[in-house]
Amino acid sequence: MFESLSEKLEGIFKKLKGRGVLNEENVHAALKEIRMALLEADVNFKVVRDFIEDVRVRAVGKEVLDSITPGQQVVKIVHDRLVELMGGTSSLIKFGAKIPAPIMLVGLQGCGKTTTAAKLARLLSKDKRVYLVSADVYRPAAMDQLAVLGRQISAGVFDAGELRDPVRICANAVEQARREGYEVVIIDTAGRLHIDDQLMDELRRIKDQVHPAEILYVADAMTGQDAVNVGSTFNERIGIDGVIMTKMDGDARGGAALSLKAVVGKPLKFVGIGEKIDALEVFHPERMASRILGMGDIVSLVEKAQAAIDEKEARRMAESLRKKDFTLEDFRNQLAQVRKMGSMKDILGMVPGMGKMKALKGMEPDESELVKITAIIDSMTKKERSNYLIIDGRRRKRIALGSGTTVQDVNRLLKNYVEIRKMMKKMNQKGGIRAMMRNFPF
Ligand SMILES: Nc1nc2c(ncn2[C@@H]2O[C@H](COP(=O)(O)OP(=O)(O)OP(=O)(O)O)[C@@H](O)[C@H]2O)c(=O)[nH]1
Ligand SMILES: [Mg+2]
Repeated sequence: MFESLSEKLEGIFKKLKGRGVLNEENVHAALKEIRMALLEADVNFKVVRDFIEDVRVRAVGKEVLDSITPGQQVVKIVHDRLVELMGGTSSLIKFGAKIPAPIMLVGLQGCGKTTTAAKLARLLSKDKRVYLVSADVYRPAAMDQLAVLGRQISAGVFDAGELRDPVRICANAVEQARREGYEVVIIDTAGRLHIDDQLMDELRRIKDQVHPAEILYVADAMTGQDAVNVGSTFNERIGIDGVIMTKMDGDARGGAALSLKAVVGKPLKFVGIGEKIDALEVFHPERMASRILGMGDIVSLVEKAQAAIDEKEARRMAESLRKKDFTLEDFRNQLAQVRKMGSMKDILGMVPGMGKMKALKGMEPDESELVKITAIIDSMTKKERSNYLIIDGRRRKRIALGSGTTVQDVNRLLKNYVEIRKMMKKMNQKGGIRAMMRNFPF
């Protein structure tokens, strides 16, 4: 899996490595090759198109950090974009409040539902009591297959007895699980060669009966883009919460795994990497991207270079925060930096001793809040910005009008500003930080 894509990308980046600057031309040439490599890996063509465009925008004209080469910078951009493409962070199962939480596995015939049900039961049983039930009444040996697997991992398995209705079986199994104190019920459903109305209808009825905490679509990596398209259909017809991709250990080219999130809109949560019962892993976009690129060292190098620059900037700001009288003008400038760099908490956290302060919680304004605050300060006169005390009711009304906000917004901003200013002042006094810390329980 991904070996061939990995190899190709490595070759492309090697060529870029020697270049001194990134320009439209050499980025263009590299992107063309990356595009081919992704298409050959069976990534959905629309996904490839957006991916390439995005990397282009990010790469061209990007200021290259001192300590790294442009080629390394591109590796990092491609890496970050790959991580995003696969959903950013790992998504775990959301069990919800109901106990037991039913987890329903759906998918086409032979994709690995039954095997995955047992693997998942094993994985989850590390901290939950897991019960298994087979709703496959069509294939004669299906229920036995699950029962055998269940015994291997000592999970409880529902015995359907004479029951022949999948909906009834699931309902009874959940009821039984509740009585026996199980926390999770994994429902293995029947597969069909193709999506048909009967299958969808049956799944729908099971869903309406047991209200699963999650419905996971089991996709066979070997079927490539078909797995992605079928996933879209399952999502449209019954609604899925995530995907488990099986047979990632095979020689599939990997494009399906890369296209899923963008096409279906649901995250890949687990991957099956073998026939054995322990061959199921939580899917980590970050690790997968590093594996595909095979260049973890470069990625972390660029990250370090970036962190160093941010840290330098943050220290400078922390220093100036301490020295100056903190005017609204300063406040606005700091906010501009914050918007560029991250949260106020991170920056104040650089001031010795302040990192642990509880008061810093809730000081992480969201982007729209920052835009609003900046607009309000922009609507003030220079005089008002250097002396907030002159901002009376009349001025507040004018500022609100000018910034498209309300007087309440202006009031709140000034109140917050006064609080922050007070903190700054205290820090300026000798021994100030320590004195101030005494007032904060932590
Ligand atoms: N190599 C490999 N084989 C797998 C993986 N997951 C499942 N299989 C194999 O795929 C085959 C089908 O698996 P099942 O679990 O029976 O598939 P299913 O979706 O339940 O099939 P139906 O119930 O007939 O629809 C079995 O031979 C499994 O061993 C995997 O991650 N890697
Ligand atoms: Mg099965």
